[in-house]
Amino acid sequence: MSSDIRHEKLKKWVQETAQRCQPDEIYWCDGSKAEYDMMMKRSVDAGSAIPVAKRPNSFLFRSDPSDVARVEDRTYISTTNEIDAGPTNNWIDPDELKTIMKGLYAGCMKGRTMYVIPFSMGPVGSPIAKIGIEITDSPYVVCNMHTMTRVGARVLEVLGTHGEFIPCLHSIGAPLETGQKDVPWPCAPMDKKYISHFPEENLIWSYGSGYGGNALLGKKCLALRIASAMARREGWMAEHMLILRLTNPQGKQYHIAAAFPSACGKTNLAMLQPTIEGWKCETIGDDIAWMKIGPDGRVYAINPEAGFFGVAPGTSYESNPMAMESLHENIIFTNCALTDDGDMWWEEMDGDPPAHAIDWKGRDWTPSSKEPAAHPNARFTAPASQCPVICEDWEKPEGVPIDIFIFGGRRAGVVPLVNEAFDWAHGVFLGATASSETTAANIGDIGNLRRDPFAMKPFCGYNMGDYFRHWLEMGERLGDKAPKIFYVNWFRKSPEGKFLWPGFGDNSRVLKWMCERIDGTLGARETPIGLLPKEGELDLSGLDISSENMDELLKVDRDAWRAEIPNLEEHFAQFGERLPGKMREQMDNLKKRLG
Ligand code: O2Y
Ligand code: MN
Repeated sequence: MSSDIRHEKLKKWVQETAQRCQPDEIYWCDGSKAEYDMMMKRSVDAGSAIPVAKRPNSFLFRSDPSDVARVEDRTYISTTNEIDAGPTNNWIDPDELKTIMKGLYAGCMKGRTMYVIPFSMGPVGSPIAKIGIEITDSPYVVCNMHTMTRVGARVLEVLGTHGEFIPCLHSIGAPLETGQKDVPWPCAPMDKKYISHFPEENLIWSYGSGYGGNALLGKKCLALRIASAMARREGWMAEHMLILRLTNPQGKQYHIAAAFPSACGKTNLAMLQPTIEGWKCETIGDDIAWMKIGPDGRVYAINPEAGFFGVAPGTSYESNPMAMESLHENIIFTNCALTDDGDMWWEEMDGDPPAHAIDWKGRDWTPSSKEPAAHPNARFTAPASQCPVICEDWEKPEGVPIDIFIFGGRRAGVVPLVNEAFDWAHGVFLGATASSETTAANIGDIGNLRRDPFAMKPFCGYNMGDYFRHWLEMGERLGDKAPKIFYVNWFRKSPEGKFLWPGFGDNSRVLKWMCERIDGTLGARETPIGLLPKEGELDLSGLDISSENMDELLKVDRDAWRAEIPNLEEHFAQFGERLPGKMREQMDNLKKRLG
């Protein structure tokens, strides 16, 4: 195939990379089913994958226990000047980082095949889409890229002889000496892992990890970190947002893009089944949105991905029936448990746990085992097209017009169920100050408060202060066509520690209120932090929830908010000069309103 490649720059990059990494062979991926089947067969034969008997064309991979999640501490934004990466990113000077990584890449693919994956983020040929080329020595990555992106010959056609592409170099960092036996999940030790981004030259270099966001470079590395920097330069937006279409009983459509930190139920919200009569929800994307201003002045969004890389534990028919229905066939499972009848299991799946299973480390497991059967960050990789509520327009090249932006996080107290921004700048302030309490799935200590602006803290490819400015500028360009901005917290708890809001399908009640607000059919109660539902205006029909719980959910406790101010100020202080004046103004306004 390489002889067919007409793109000289691409050919040169692949040749140079092969010289450096010294693979045994080079394979150009065509994205075909035959290729996928061949890669899976190789993985099964090599002992890296296990066919899942109960689910056709589905396979289980077990990662090395040291390689189970994104590695934020080993993730770098490498810009010429440190200030351009900003205080929320790890930084190393580009020359220094390249020298270190060139040393690691030297001979790193010995004994392995180097796969070249041409992929499109977004429908091939969409005016919002971008092309990437991932070079990897991991068959697992190739198979996942098949599902998560659009791979193959069509992409090379669009690329032509001089088209622009984002080079994404990945190695698991585990060369094989002659005669050396391979392991099921080869990877490098933690201190040799580097997930590096060079936004000034649209370049990604990843080394040492084979897992998820570290290795499937189209996702977090390209579609968020590199794309966010490109979007700022080019005047569009690359956001950590799900996209959904809500249709009211009269058939009016609303498109919502919502940003939540990892482990806040984004995939569940994207596939929501409304509990309110006559409302319908359809999924467009569950993790990332790319948005451009269209010819009519509104903002249009596409989902750059083609699949879901969802967290398995906690996914059930109760929490997300549409995800469960997407998982019957053609799925890659990672670090889930294998049942004795050849099916998958993970914690909080419906029904009783199996009496016996093989856990994610390949050990016998029973309900009395001390450790979970599936890793808390175990994943399913599923084609988006298999979701029963995938929107018929999910691959529309021009995207869908966004009416509503939602920000949110997981907070046991203080933050009410829903809150509408006074205006765009206030909405940017809500996004900029978004916060969440950490859970097991997003690493670190459980329950710590973490400010996660726009849910982009791990994913913004440049200085976050400049990112706030970009949002403010986009608002100026959009003017009265700008979507309305809301903030939600599904996770508020009673003083006894019980969740106050049922969540899941009942979140549709909150979305309905937002739709009615943008239609101007409902008023709102003005509070120091924003506009909240008036009593009786949130549709609670058929829901068994006490008025005390509702009061608590919609309470704005001035003292509790005043107590947040020092933390908010500390958060903003880190951006120094790069914090836009309008954000400081918003902070002052909040303080004044709180009195
Ligand atoms: O741990 C990983 O490598 C996956 S992280 C991830 C995957 C899908 C969607 N979102 C995320 C995230 O961390 O936000
Ligand atoms: Mn995510």
